[in-house]
Amino acid sequence: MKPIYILNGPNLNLLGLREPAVYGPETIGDLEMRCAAKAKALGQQVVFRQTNTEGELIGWIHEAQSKASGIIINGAAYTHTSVALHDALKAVNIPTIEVHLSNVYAREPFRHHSYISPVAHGVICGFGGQSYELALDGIVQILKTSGKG
Ligand code: CA2
Repeated sequence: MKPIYILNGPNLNLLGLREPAVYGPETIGDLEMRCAAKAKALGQQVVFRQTNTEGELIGWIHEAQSKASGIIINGAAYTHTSVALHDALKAVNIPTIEVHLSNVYAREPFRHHSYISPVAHGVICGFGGQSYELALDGIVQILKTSGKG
């Protein structure tokens, strides 16, 4: 069975170290452990990665086409700026779920637009680390329904 790729964008390596009032106390390592535990409970494998580089994120999306069953992506700030992310996700034909820790719609207007949402199966935001667990539940459901889970 192919793993689900969980891809994280810029500055998420700072989680738990700065701005805990906005993003909570969990570190990126805690988030990775939470995803691994949830994946195990669902009988799935995950590959969890974070990068501060747009090109690396694009490369991982291309790689996911052949190596992953689906993608869960927190594009962080690139969500709101990157046509390249939009194009890369549009080009892969595996299910993609967009996640955010915070409720981006309750924040600054520039966070209300996403280049990822139009090419995602669904969007989950505002549940902190639990957003990722909900995304795993959702993507596994999509994979099972399509006979690929
Ligand atoms: O809520 C989310 O998950 C975001 O994707 C987080 C991004 C933000 O640009 C999006 O609008 C919403 C920011 C990630 C940066 O995380 C930090 C963590 C601690 C300290 C500073 C930044």
